[in-house]
Amino acid sequence: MRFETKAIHVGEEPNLKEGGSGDVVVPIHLASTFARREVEKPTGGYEYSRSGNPTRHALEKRLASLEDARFGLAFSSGLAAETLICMTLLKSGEHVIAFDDLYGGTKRLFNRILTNFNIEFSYADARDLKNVKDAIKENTRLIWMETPTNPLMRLCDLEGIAGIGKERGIITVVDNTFMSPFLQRPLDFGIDIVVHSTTKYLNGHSDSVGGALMLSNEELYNMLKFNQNAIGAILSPFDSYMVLRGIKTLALRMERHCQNASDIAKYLESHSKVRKVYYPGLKSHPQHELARSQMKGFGGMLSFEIDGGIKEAKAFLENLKIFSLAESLGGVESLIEHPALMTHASIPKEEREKTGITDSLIRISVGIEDVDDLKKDLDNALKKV
Ligand code: P1T
Repeated sequence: MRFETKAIHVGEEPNLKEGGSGDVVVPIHLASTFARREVEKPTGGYEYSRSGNPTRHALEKRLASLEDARFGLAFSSGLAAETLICMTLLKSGEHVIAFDDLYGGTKRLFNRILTNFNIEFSYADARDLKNVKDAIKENTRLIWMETPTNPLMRLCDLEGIAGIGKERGIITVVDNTFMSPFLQRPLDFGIDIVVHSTTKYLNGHSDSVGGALMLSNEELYNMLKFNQNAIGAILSPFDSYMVLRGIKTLALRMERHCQNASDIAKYLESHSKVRKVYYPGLKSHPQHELARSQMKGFGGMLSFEIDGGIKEAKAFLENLKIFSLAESLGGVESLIEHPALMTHASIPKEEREKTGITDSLIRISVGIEDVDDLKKDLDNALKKV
């Protein structure tokens, strides 16, 4: 099956057996526990909803199929999924190499929580693979990438990162939240584990918080699955249903996100009050060719630098009417935010500015509204600067 077909059918095959109801949509199984006939064997395959739930299971199957993975696991948030990878695969004294530009909450998890367990982190500018290779130490166990990164839209070469991991026996993880599996499938390039915040494009309607892991290595999967139950940060049946429902339109939504974002990136690039636009679909993006080679489209996220500082950024952001001034991304509605004061405020100012998250930086999650309405809204607000 092709992507669009899998997005609608995998995990939600109607039960047409004797006694089956034939629902075309998976029911929301709210039971916390499942009765059995025999003491030692769960009758329907389920025992307790934390360890397995039919609605969550349907979603996990679909998520795996979309990322060309054998296995999927769903969690209560993107950060819960990230925590599970780290708590499962890392031991005290081990070392992680991460892209120096990452979602602020991921850096907070790494620097403020996991370092308490004596896990060591190095941040490398992974646009150049040499920086990743140079950061490898004897105790390096994990390479953690976003591509494109949040919020600076930097890329790393997926095949190159997977190659380094395989050569040196290091597990590679890619956070594919910004792209969704419709636009990029890191496992196809040899990456070991994909992580998602399903809160974003997968659910797509800004009404559910969740996370997911997809992978094909059975040994790693068994460890992660055991710990999903042991730690317990699972996605609820209702949220699993919401994400299953959202995914059905993922392909259509992503096509429009890409189209609108590309239009807006070009519009901003030609505006006199904009200094610089970061969007991998622009020819001016230094990694445009890499983007073309590993992404099917350039996505709905972009950032830009307004000509000014905090004062000008605020004047612009507070005068928009259609764009909501809000954290998060990947919903049908357009959102806009100021990384230094919002999503990346937990990163110390000095470190933030070193990577390029300045006070003039603004991030947009371009929605699927009429693009001329969006451009008019931006135009009016830029006039207030
Ligand atoms: O919010 P949560 O579902 O826990 O997902 C965390 C997360 C993980 N990875 C990436 C790339 C993310 O962007 C996020 C969450 N990001 C935002 C809320 C934001 O506005 O950037």
